[in-house]
Amino acid sequence: MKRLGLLMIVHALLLAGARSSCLYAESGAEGWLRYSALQEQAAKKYERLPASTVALNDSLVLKTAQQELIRGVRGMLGRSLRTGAGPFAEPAILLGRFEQLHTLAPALTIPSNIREDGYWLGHEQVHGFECLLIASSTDRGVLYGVFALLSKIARGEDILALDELQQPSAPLRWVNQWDNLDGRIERGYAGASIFFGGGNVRGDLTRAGAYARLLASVGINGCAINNVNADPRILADSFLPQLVRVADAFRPWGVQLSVSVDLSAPKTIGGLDTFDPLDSQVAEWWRRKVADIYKQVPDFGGFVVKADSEGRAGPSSYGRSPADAANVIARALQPHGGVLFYRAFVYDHHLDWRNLKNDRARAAYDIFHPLDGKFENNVVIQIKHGPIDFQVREPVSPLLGGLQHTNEAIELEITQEYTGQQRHLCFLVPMWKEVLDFDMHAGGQSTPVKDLVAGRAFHRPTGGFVGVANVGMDVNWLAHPLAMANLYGLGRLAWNPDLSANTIVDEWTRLTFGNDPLVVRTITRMQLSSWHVYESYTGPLGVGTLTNIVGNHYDPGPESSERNGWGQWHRADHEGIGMDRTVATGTGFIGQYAPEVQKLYEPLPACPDELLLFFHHVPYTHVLHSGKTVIQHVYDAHYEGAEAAGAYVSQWKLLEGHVDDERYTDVLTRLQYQAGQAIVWRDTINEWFYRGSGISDVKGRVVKR
Ligand code: GCW
Repeated sequence: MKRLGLLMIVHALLLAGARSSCLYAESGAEGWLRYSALQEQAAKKYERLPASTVALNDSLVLKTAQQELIRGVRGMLGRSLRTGAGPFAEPAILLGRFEQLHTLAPALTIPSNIREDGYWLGHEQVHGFECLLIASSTDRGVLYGVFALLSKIARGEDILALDELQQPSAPLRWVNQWDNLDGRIERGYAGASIFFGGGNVRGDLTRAGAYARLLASVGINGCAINNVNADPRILADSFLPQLVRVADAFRPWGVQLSVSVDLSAPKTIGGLDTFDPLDSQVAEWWRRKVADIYKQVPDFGGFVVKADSEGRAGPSSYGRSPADAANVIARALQPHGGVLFYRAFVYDHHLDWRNLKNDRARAAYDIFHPLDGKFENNVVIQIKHGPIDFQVREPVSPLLGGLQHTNEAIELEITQEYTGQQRHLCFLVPMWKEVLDFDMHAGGQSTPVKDLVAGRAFHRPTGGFVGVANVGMDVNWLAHPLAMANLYGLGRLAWNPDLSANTIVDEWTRLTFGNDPLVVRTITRMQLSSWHVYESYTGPLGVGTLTNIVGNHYDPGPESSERNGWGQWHRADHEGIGMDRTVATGTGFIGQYAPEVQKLYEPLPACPDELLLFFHHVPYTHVLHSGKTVIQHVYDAHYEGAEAAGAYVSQWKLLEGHVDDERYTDVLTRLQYQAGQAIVWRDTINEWFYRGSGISDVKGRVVKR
C-alpha cells in the first residue's frame, strides 16, 4: 500500500513535470500566436462568425491561410470551421484574390489599386449570405489578412462590420539571421541555429517552418538564413539541395528564402582564379549559379553581400567599387526577379586613433554617396540605422538621406548585441520609431526616413526594412520572453511605420499574455520605459559604447573602445569627453547631413543632450539643457537607471498569478539578474568617470574603491 502510494506520488510528480514542460514549451514556442481560449464572455462577441470557410483557389499559401484560420478559431473560440461547402450554401469566411472575389460576386465593390501584399477585410452579402471576406492581390496578402483577423479576435476587437484596407509601407520586409553552418550564431543569444548544424542544413526543419509562420504573421516576406560573414560553401553545388529543403519549409508561409554570399565565391568554390567583378568569367559564373538556384527554388529572394568590411573579401582587391561588385550579381538575379542587398557597413577597422580627424562614422556616406545612381535597379543598399554600429543611441545615418537614385533599406538589430543581449529588458521600437520619423530633409524636401526606405520619397522601384533577428533553438526563440516584442515590432513597423510604439506593445502583450488589464498595463509600461532605462545606466548622452567592444559587447568596458583602430571612440581624457564631429573644428561628419539637420547638431547650444557626446567634445563641467553638468548627469543617470531596473522586479511581481507560472518565473529571474547587473554597470562607469575627471558627485554616492 505504502509502495503504491509512493508510486502514485512519483507518477503525479512526473505528470506535473511533463505538464509544466509542455505548458512551458507552449508558452514560448508559440510566441504571439498562442490562440488561447477566450473567456466565455469575450467569446460571445464572435457568436455570429460564419461557421465555414471557403478558399477561392487551391494554392499552397491559401491552404496555409485556411488552416491557420481554422486553428486560430478552434483555439480561441472552441469551434471547428467547416471547409469545402460552396460559398452559396451558407455564410462563410471567404479567402481569395481580388479577381477571384470579383468573379464570384461581380456586384461587390472591391478596393482597387492597392499595393502588393495589401489586404482587405470586409463584411458583405454574397449571394444572399453574410460573409466575411479576406482578399488581396496575392495569396500571401490573404494569409496576412487571416493573421490580422485572428489578432483582432485574440485582442477582443469587433469584427462583424469590418471594412478595412491594410497595405505594407514597403515591398521588402526581411530578416537576416547571422547563422553559421556549424550551428553557432554570430551575436545570437538564444541557443543554436534553427537552420544549420555540423556544416549542413539540419535534418529537422520543424522550427524553421514555425519561424516562417511567426514572420508571416507580421508581414515579413524574406529571410536570409546565414551569417553575412558568409561561408562560401553556401553556394557550393552540393549545398543547393539542402537550401531547397529550407525553401520548402518557408514556402507555405510566403517567406522567400535568401542567402548571404561571399564575394570571393567564384574563386574559393568556383574554380576561377579571380573574383574581379568586371571579369567576364566572373559575371558568367554568377549568372550560372543564380540560374541553377532558381531552377530549384523558383521563389528564391536574392542575396545579401557584406564586402570590404571587417576582413571580408571585396571589390577593393581589384580596385573596383561596391557598385561594380553589386551590379555583377544583380544582373545575374534580374531575369529571375531576385534582389541584391549590398550592405553599406563598409569601413576601415585599422583607423589611426591618434588622428583626431579620423572618423568611422563618415565611412558609409563617404563610400556610397558618390555612387548614387550607379547601381542596377534590383540592388538595395542595406544601411544600418546609425553611422556606427547599433549603439544604444546614435543619430540617424546620413547615408539614408544621401541616396536619391538608388534603392535603400534600413537595417535594424533585433538581437540585442549592444543593448543587453536579451538578458536585459530593452524594447527597441521607441528607438526605431525615432529613427523612422526623423526628417532627413533630403533634396530640400521633407523626407522622413520611413519614406526614404520605402522608396516613396524619390520614387524608387523598391526598398524596405531588414531586421537582424538571430532567433535560436531556445524555446522562447530570443531567450527572454519579453524580447519577442522586438521581433514583433520590427514586422509591424516594416508594415506600417506610423504605428505608435504604444500600439505595437499593447498588441504584442495582449497576444502574448492575454487581455488582463493589470498584465497589459504593467508589461506595456515596463517595455516602453526599458530603452531609456538601459541607456541611462550604460551609455548616456550619446557617448557611444561604454561596453567591452573587444570582447563580448556586453559588460562595462569604457577603456576598450580607445587606442585601437575600430573607431568606436569616445575620446575621454581628464578634462572632458566626446567626439568632435563638427564641420568647424572636428571630423566634418555633420557636413554629411542636409543643412536643416546640420543646424540641429553643429552649434553646441542647439545639440540635444541625448546626442551631445556623439557630436561634441566638451568638458565634464559643461552645462546641459537640463541644467546639470555632464559629470553630474552621468552620475545621476546611472543611479536612476539602476534604480529603475530594480523597480522592474517589484512591478513584475504584481503579475504573480496573472501570468502562467513558467513565464512568470522565467521573466522574474531575468529581471532580478538585470537589476544586479545594472548596479555593476552603475558602479563601474561612475567610478571610471570619477577617476578620470576627479570631480565628486554632489550627492556623495560615487567613491573610488
Ligand atoms: O556589430 C558588428 C558585429 C559583427 C557583425 C557586424 C556586421 C556579422 O559585432 O558581429 O558581423 O557588425 O554587421 O557585419
